[in-house]
Amino acid sequence: AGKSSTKPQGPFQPGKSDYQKVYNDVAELLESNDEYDNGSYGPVLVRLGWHASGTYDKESKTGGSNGATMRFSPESDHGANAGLKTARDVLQSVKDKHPWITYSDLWTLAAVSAIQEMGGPKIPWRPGRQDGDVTACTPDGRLPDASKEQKHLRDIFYRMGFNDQEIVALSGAHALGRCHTDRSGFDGPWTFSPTVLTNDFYKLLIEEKWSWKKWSGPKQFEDVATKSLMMLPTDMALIKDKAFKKHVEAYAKDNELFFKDFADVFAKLLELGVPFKTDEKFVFKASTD
Ligand code: ZEM
Repeated sequence: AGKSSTKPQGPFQPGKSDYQKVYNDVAELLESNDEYDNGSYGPVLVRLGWHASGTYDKESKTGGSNGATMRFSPESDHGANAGLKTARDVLQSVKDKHPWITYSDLWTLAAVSAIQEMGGPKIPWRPGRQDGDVTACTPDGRLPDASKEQKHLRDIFYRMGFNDQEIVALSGAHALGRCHTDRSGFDGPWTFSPTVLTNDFYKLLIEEKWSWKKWSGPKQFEDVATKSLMMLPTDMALIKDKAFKKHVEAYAKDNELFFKDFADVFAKLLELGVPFKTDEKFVFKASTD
């Protein structure tokens, strides 16, 4: 009797409630540091999830969030990933508390938590990513270059398997966060509420007047009215190109449509190239539910 009769246990099999605990712990640390940017790690965690996933190449089936290879050099040193060490370091405390979760599941789940906690739509998510080693690092140049325009956007995002509408829907994430001169070289936020996900990116793109910023940094746009907001050349390409622009207009008019399409395409992004063993997706409770 007693303890000696305990059955041998297999490896810990986490279920939805375990992942919800991880979600909650990420939610709790988002605003834990007043000194950081606009008081939220949310935007940089969204960017981590995106850069971990956006390396996917549908032809060779390499890259994507499976593997979490951004832990290793050379991928951690790729120019596009400058500043993302902050995001990886912040999540280490969550990994220490829940050591059973893989980094690759953690980074994508953290992006889901950040989106939902910043007022965004529910992003269905499923576990199953395995961490890889340094040999799975992707070559530099798979993520978009902000100094380019529509042809480049299509080259990069079609390679991942996205279409024009999905490119525009994903780009709405630039409602969040800001550019940092010590990371990308660009400077400033896209919207007046960079810690809340809304369709403001599209509204501002269409409604404001934009001109080249006069400065010694990389070429970017500023809003003529306040000179406090920015657009990248790739952002501006979304209204230069007719096929992109019709989706910008649709999302500017209809936040609900944006949220629906963003949820679909962000969930798809986080799953690129992952060999899942289960179809069951989790929808996590937000702290405001
Ligand atoms: Zn971004 N992004 N991105 N992006 N991004 C930056 C910041 C953020 C591009 C890009 O070059 C840049 C998507 C698509 C594209 C976020 C999410 C998503 C920055 C500023 C640049 C330069 C980095 C810095 O200096 O800190 C380009 C060219 C894109 C092609 C369309 C997609 C897709 C995203 C998610 C779905 C987010 C949240 C940020 C803000 C990060 C922060 O730290 O505030």
